[in-house]
Amino acid sequence: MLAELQSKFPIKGAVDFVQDKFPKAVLTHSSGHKAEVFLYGAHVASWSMPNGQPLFLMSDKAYFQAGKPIRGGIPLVWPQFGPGSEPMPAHGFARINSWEVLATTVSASGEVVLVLGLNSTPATEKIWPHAFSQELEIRLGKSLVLTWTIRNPGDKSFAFTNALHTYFAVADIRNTEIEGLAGLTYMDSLKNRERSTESNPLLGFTDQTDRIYVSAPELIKIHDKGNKRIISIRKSGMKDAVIWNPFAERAAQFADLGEGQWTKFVCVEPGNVAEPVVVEPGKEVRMVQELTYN
Ligand code: TA6
Repeated sequence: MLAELQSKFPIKGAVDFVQDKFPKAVLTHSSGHKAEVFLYGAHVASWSMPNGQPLFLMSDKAYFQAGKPIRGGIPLVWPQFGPGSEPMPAHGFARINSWEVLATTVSASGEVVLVLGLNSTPATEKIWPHAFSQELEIRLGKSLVLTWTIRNPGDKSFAFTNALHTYFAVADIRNTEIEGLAGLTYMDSLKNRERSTESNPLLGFTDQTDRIYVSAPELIKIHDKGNKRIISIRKSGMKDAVIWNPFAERAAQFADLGEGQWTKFVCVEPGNVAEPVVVEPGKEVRMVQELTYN
């Protein structure tokens, strides 16, 4: 597979394909920003600054085994968020399937673009009885933009819930705040999705936090005070945002999360969680997450 990828898709100085734990695309922008994407799960494993500083966390103990999700970077949650009503792997199967490379380009403004695709197969239809076709476009410039398109080529509508389950690297979760949630209704996944209203203009973290903020704004900011950094998340086509950090006790239950790494990330996950998205036959939905930092 790697030889074929290397014969068709590399772009000198911008896109290369290497064999890592899985076949991996390495994207390099002229600004020095880099991103690495496993074809397995169309999983953006890393996004780094010109000085090499990582903007995502990757667990020291992540599984890199087919059939298991990778803990870190941007896991794709689809077609079902969480342990939902349909019997399937937790957070769905998009992140545990290998995607194919559809295209690589460098845009006129110099952004490096990788397009990956995943279509339904007899195996996926055994789990979830719907035909689908989806693409994930990863666009690397000074920002990182994911555009996720889901199509329904079948003759009956389907509904999904989803999220971009991004593990943002922070110096210390206990010195991190999320801006943009004030006044929103949130469902507390630690209290059987009991609904409350967020009163804090800046959400801080003192214990395990696992909340679905409903109808979240387009722009959400992570104040990573320990790194004196603000990461901005601009979303469209995804109504909600999940905020998660397990803290120490819950973190100890994840065999694939490195020792003490719970302090080093916050998950801010744009998605459609509170209400499923219905896709009619022949139609498509497009969801975008743009990440920038300063
Ligand atoms: O998005 C938050 C969450 O649903 C948490 O409840 C926790 O389960 C986390 O995702 C990790 O899920 P995963 O299946 O990746 O281990």
